[in-house]
Amino acid sequence: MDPESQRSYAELPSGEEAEEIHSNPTAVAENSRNRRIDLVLTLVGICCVAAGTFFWISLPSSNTENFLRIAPEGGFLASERTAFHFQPRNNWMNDPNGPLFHKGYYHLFYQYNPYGVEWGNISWGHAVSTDLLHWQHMDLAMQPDKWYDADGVWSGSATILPNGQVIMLYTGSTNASVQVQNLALPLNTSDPLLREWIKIPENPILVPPPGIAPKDFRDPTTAWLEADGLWRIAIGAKKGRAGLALIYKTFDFLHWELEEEYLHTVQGTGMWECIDFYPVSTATSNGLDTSKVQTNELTKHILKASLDDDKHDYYAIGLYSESSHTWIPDALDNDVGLGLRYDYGKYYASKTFFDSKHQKRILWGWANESDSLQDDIRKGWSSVQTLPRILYLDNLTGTNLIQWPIEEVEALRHDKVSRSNVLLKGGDVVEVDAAQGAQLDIEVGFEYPDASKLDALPESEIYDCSQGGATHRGVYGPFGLLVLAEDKLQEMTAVYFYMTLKRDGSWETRVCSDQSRSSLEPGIDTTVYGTLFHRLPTEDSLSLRVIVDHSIVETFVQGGRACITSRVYPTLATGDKARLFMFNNGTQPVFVKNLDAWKMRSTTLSVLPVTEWRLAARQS
Ligand code: DQQ
Repeated sequence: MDPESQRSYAELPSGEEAEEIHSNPTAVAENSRNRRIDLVLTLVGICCVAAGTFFWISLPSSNTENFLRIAPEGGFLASERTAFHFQPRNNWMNDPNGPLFHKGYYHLFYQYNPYGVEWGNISWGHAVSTDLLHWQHMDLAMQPDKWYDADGVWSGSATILPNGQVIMLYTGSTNASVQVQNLALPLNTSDPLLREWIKIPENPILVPPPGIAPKDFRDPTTAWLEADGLWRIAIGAKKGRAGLALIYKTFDFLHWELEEEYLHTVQGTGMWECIDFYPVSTATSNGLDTSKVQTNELTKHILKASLDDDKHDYYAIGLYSESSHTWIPDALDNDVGLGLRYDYGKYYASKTFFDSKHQKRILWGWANESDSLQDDIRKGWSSVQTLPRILYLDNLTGTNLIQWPIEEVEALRHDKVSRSNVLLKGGDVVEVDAAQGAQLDIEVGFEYPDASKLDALPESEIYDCSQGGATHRGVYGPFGLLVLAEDKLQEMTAVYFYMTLKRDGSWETRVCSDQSRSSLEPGIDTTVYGTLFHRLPTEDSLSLRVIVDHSIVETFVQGGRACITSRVYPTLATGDKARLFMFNNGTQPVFVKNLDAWKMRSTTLSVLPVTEWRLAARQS
């Protein structure tokens, strides 16, 4: 390799300089002479940015607040738009991309079709926030305007170098539909809002290696730093029916070398999309920064793949070896694609990032619609992002992750309603008065039933939630909550527990989310989602947290050991007509130890076009 070309990103030009190099190579020679002028310009730039930022923060709320929350059409479709989940102003959205925290602002980029409610014309939408809940939409960060991404600016991830340089790696689908990897930089890294992005002249930086088909090479991870001083990324691929993660190393993000071994591969799992690979601490719930060397005896590594075949996000816990650059799962039967999922409902193409403000790892995931295309056209939008979730290893079990909504969500709560010590006999349905509304956060704890009190044990049973959903009558279960329920229960979404006796005489508990009676509208998805989850013998409660936001119901079980996201479309149980009930449809009584329900405030989604930002900065 030519030593002259060995520049690391620590010394590489800023975005502005890079663009200058692209358009005028002689500018490079002038570079050092212009340093002092640059400094002055930078200071002016910082002042402008600061002025722009101040302008935004001080904008009168009536200008912006929540107008993007109002759906363009009346009727029940209007009530489907969420109030505190992330959505673009309109049109199609899919994967979250390149989430990051930079100079006081969280950034979320996302796969976006600026021209319609279906997947296509894929560009990168961009929004900024100071709390991950209230968002300011920015101009598109990237559009398919180069030969190497003409067919779409597909998914990618951000890396923040120790010197603060932000690097965005993404997949371009070329004008010949070949999947290649590209690099983009902020035009001005000192801009906290990272308003403009440039694609570097060296693109594409990676093309499919021998043996990998041109359409099976996508979605670079965030780069992680290893003890040898090199950065590594993983990229999803497949060979035959084996899903796999390729691993590349680099010292400067321009020159890359493919490692001999795959990071990991699993037969029969098909194409791995949107791989995520990150360390978790076995000692604390704090997140770990991949821009620092992290592999030691107190870390495990999570490998996540989004399986193109079944559109679910699977993860596994394992050990990463910095000497072989391979990862081995702790449990072979829980390998990637075979066992654990982040979420057992509608949830795909997720991505984590390290939040340096709170020292936490945060997970974003995409929840697609499950209504019809016609409905999406009438609504004018399609898809939401689930609430950002803190993610860490469950140090009580050691065998699963914990996911929990970021703490800021609790600041949206108001008008708390509480119940405690409620006995629910078989067949009881009890309304939680004063907890009406389509925006709720509910926490409920049921006493874990004592099966030794049964007169006779039931037959062992196979139940995976789909047999009859919440109407199937068992011994202990279904019992739980009815959310977005209409007065006469013509519409309701049941989130509940169901216990089954296994052949070996032990009980196991499932959590289910039943969409089959969520809406009277015909033709929408009526799946009953569900999964088994861990309850430790020392835990005498079964707990649920259910967050309701018009057309999305996010459920967190047993403190976040399992999650289910449902998309639901009530026609009657909308707004204040939506009610909350506790229910027990099992034959045995169950006991509600405590229930707290809060109404939830809406968050702000607003748009201020870049041109206005510039104007504001100039005027001040
Ligand atoms: N979505 C992107 C791809 C990715 C897929 C294209 C996953 O990069 O593999 O929109 O949903």
